[in-house]
Amino acid sequence: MSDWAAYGTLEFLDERGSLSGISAVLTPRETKLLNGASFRGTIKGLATNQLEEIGCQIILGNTYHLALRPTSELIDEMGGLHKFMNWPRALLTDSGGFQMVSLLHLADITEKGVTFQSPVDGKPMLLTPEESIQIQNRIGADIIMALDDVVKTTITGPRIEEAMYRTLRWMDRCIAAHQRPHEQNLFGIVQGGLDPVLSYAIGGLAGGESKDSFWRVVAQCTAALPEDKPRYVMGVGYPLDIVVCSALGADMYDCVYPTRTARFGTALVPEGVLKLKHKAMADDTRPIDPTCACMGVLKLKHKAMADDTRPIDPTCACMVCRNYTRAYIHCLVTKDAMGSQLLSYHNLYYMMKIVILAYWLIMSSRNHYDPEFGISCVNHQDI
Ligand code: PRF
Ligand code: ZN
Repeated sequence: MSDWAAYGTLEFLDERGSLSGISAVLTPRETKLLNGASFRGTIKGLATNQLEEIGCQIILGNTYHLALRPTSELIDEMGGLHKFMNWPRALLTDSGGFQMVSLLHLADITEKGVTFQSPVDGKPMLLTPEESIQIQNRIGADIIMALDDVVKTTITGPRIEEAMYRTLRWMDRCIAAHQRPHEQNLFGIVQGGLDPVLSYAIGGLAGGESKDSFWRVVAQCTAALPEDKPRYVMGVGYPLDIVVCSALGADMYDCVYPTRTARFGTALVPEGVLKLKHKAMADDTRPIDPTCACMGVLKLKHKAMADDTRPIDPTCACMVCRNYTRAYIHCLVTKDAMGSQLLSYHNLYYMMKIVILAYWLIMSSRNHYDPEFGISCVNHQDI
């Protein structure tokens, strides 16, 4: 279990000095907490100095997990989360509601807050907007999130409208409860499902809706939300989603994907390995990878890796690709935690490259946009 999100982001601060540009919080969100598993202040398998080495600028922790164990009081006593986990860079904590609703099927939402059964002792517990902020004030992250009323994007009807208005009312309660506004930035969350008339759902996305609806709502949100503030698409995403959402104006993401997929023995690479000469391909009508636009995966458990002396990705300069062969990682993945640790390292490094590349591509194409003609110039020499 991990309570943390590794965050790959760019150190690009805008002219106003606010966190801007493109960033990606990559969150191992799955948990065994229902079984009473414990807190581990870590991106699963990686030490904080490795995260720094990879270039991560910010990581995400969950209020829900931290409040249960080791408790926000203990973190406060230890001098706050930065000190406790020895992480000098930025930290963000999610407010807890989403984790409860997605992890605990028994969570019940009322105007007061979210009621759930404690995974520690089974007793009913209530998380109110005020408590979420109080806990996050104690944990001491640089960015804290308002408690939101989370509903699945796939549902329809009045519940979505209720969640949207309740999230706004809770936002006011969070602002009123915030005790450290000069040290911690409080982010509001937009809920409202996929209905373009009702609202925007930058918080509630990535819950099983189609890519088309998801991207449409992101575009709608980024058009409506202030451009000079970081716009964070929560729980997203795959490399493709990050590239597309960044082009649509989003700045921040969090996702379990790179580290979770690493634990399943999968490496993120610019191209996957699919043998198109294989006879099984003869009548296969699918695209090479239905989930990808030019980015692939490499399954290190596959027997073809057993004697492959190449690195995971010969074009990658990460510590893993510079030092280890696919054969060695294949040998580790099923037997030793080091296998998923090495893959997590490479995958986070890969995500960092994706966000950096996306940033530069988007910024340079913006620079070359000529509003008078409505075209993008190829390069400066052409102008
Ligand atoms: N709300 C909060 N955290 C989240 C989400 C949300 O809607 C999502 C959904 N994509 C992921 N993490 N508070
Ligand atoms: Zn690598």
